[in-house]
Amino acid sequence: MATALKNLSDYNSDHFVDIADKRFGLVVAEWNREITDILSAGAYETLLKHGAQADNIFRNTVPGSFELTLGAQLLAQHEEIDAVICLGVVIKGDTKHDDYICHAVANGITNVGLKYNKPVIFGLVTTNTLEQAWDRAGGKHGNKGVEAAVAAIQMLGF
Ligand code: DLZ
Repeated sequence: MATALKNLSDYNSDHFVDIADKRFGLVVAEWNREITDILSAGAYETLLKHGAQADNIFRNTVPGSFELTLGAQLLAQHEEIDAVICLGVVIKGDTKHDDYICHAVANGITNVGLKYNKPVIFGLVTTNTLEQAWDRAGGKHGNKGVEAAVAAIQMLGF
């Protein structure tokens, strides 16, 4: 389903597990920071809203989305971290950089999750324009950070 048909901030929490003792790593890319800060706030607030303790949410930044994979691995390798949420914004430009970055992150964080057997969530906004990215950072399509936090909670209940 395209994002246009689903609001990223809409979800059903009926079957959420208790996350009071779960520890979360947030990895946030600094490229397009004005937007990634909003994704990060959306994820953080969603975790708190559903019972996570502020002391159990570890937020780290990386320079750009390409570095999300290593950031995720550096967190996931710690036994006490239960789930990692990666957040970034990649916008299409004149070159194919967006393709390379998005594929690298998708493959990279998939592998981190499989290596450490824990949820590593793909919270990457990948759009053609800046406006479309804002639409997914608290705009008309909701907040990708909220969706990413919800995915982490759901996977902890798997
Ligand atoms: C270089 C680059 C470009 C062109 N665009 C983006 C982007 O839209 N979003 C993003 O998160 N990062 C971008 N980067 C930076 C790369 O992710 C990476 O940080 C650098 O190539 C250094 O490895």
